[in-house]
Amino acid sequence: MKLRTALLGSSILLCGSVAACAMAVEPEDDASTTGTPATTSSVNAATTGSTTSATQGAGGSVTASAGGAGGGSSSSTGGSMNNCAHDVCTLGIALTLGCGDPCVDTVCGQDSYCCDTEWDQTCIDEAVDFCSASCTVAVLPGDLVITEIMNNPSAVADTAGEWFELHNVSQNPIDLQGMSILHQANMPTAVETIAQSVVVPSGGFVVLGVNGDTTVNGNVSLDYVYSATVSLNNTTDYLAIQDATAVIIDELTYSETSGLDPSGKSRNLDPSFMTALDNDSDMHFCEATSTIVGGMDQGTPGAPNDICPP
Ligand SMILES: [Ca+2]
Ligand SMILES: [Ca+2]
Ligand SMILES: [Ca+2]
Repeated sequence: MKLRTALLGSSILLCGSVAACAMAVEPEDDASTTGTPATTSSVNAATTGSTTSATQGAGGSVTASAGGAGGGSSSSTGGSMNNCAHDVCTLGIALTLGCGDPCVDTVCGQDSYCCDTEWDQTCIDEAVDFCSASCTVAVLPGDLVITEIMNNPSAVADTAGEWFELHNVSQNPIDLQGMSILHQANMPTAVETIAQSVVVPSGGFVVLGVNGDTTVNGNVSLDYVYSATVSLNNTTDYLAIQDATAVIIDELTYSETSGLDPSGKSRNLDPSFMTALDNDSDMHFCEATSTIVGGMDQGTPGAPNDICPP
């Protein structure tokens, strides 16, 4: 395990962003790194294999780490003698040195655990880092949930302080790159495509907002800054995230007519209703009660939401 720890340490230097690094160092024995439950990797085993490769290039895909510049699917790297039990992007039993996939030899040469014990998420991350394996799985509708919306800040102007939060309820990290924000219903021009890598860890949150300067935006740290064309109406509005193939991952419409009309407080989805279906109803939201750290308005950007009163 010391070797794996050392390798993980080195992989931190290979990844391109804080979020990507958080993924790259997401071992089953260090949940504190990402706030992800310790069981994440083992749970992945039930879902990763069946969807890997088939969805390559679909856009808005999950990536196992910040790598993957080339490579293609690992299945293509095997030769005629390929008898590896599964590909390098799939969780499963330990693979065998010399089984026919050069990437297996590379990973196990650096990390014997992957050929001695099991092929876990760390091995997949290493395949991405060491072999540029392209390990992707599909993002499905409902995998991301819009959990919080600051559509009407008070501490600063709306043009400086609007933001919204996305929560990844899937078992895999999700990269928002290639996905789009829709901010008016049925308005083709009201779309902003996310052109950079923004990784949402499994079980994690990211915050997208109009101004990334914490000194003027109400002290909200953003994971992505969208253009000023994305404005969040104070009375009623539509907001959605869709993948690169125009499949809606989550959408909602909010309205002050529901009785929820916050000012200086985010629209906060109750933690008991953190699904893409439940957030369709304003009844599952309430005004945030926690004061933004270092700010004056109320909200929990990038963190679990406040519990709504009964
Ligand atoms: Ca507004
Ligand atoms: Ca929804
Ligand atoms: Ca929150």
